[in-house]
Amino acid sequence: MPRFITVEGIEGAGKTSCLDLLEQRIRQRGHEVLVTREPGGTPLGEDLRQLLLGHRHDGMADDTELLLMFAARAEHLHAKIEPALVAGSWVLCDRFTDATYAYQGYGRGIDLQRIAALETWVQGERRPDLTLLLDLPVEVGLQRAGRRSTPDRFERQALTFFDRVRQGYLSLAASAPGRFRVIDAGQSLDQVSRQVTATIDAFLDSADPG
Ligand code: Z5A
Repeated sequence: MPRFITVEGIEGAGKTSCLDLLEQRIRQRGHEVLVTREPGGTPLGEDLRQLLLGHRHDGMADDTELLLMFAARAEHLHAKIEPALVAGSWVLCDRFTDATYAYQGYGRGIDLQRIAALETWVQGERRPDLTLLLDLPVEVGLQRAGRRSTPDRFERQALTFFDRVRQGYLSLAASAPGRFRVIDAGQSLDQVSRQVTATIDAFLDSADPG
């Protein structure tokens, strides 16, 4: 049965290398894999991503931001994720609804119950089967991310915002230990890769026993 896997973490956590490695390991077991991301993943979703990350709408209301995230997600599920799963492909997604709980919920302070209501509305029963949370100190993540281009609308937030996001992610992981695997992403790339490989190999073994 195809599986839906998500990767989460604060800025600069190393999601890109993690996703490459996951894709490789899953393909090696003979599965098709769709790799996608949020916000985005569809033409409409990518347009919404530009609105959400760019600076044209600095100061948009928190509720607007939340609803745009779920609008992009509704389209993503409808046009890409569900069809891929139905066709038998595994789906690997760079961020999903846990990011909404972490950023819009814990970060911006939107009531988690309101996010849960939208989650049920947009996703029905669909939830990831496995979520890798790349956890690391905020300062380290921002330093890594900062080596790149101009900061987007989220990257301009204060350190305390990212602290709340990180703690939010850890609370989500603690509340769903069956689905989450927390990876210590503050280590060297080699050490992180070893943890990710062990995690996905164990998951693949349980998904395709024998
Ligand atoms: N967002 C939201 O608010 N609500 C939602 O519901 C969703 C998203 C879905 C865009 O996400 C923004 O949308 C995001 C949350 C918000 N906020 N921001 N900003 P995104 O995932 O597209 O953007 P991102 O988090 O900024 O991605 P990122 O900074 O590219 O993070 P990353 O992919 O984890 O980092 P990376 O590119 O893999 O690595 C960063 C650098 O560190 C790179 O130079 C690597 O070579 C280096 N690196 C990676 N691992 C290591 C180790 N282990 N050691 C040393 N250096 C390393």
